[in-house]
Amino acid sequence: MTSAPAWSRTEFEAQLRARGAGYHIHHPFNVKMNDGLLREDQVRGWIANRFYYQVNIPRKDGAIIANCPDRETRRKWVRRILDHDGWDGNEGGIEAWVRLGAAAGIDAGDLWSQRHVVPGVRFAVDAYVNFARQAPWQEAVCSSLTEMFAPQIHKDRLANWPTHYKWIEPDGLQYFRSRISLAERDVEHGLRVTLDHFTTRAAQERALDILQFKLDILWAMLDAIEKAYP
Ligand code: AHQ
Repeated sequence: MTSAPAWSRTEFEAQLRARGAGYHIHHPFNVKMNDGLLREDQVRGWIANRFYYQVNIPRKDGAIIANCPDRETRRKWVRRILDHDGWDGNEGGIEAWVRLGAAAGIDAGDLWSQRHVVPGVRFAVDAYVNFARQAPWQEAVCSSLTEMFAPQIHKDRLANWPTHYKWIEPDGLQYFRSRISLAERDVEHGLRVTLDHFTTRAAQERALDILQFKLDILWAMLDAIEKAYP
């Protein structure tokens, strides 16, 4: 147990952001994706496997809401569920991902069947949902902060896919476009909760471990996908 003094909010945030070095934007599979080096089956395999992550995000966020006694936090957090499940007049992110699949030639029924989801992806995603169910809600909020690094990964796809993957209908990329501002909104709230909650040095180190756990989830997903589509 450390006896070191707590980091200031600014330093604590800098420590969290420094973990971006391990974000899956740097995974060899993602680097190949950005460089246009993936075959069609590899891109389709990634879309089909990431669909399992996408459909589980609302369940993860529902677990956080179920564990959270604070109405103000729930009022904000519920937006995340709607962002993915949609509401009257807005198809939501899951439907947008189905359209990404269609743009890449994947039938919606095939995507929903989840028959392409490989064990490593399923285990990583299930570990994330189960963490959110069992951990204190502030810890689950902290684990969502990998989205600090997400805007860039979405911008990379929007910049590179139309050039490198001309076989994918461009309107299928809408999901990535939609996430840039949503990720920024989510991180503003999640970071404030995290900086407010983890106030001793030991708690701040715990927060870094939680963020690393989620970074490892994203990294392990790409490891499994890379292995499944050599
Ligand atoms: O599309 C993504 C998304 O909706 C979320 C929610 C958030 C969370 O609650 O953990 N994380 C996340 C992420 C999304 N897309 C990933 C990608 O690479 O497209 C990145 C991922 C994240 O950084 O955690």
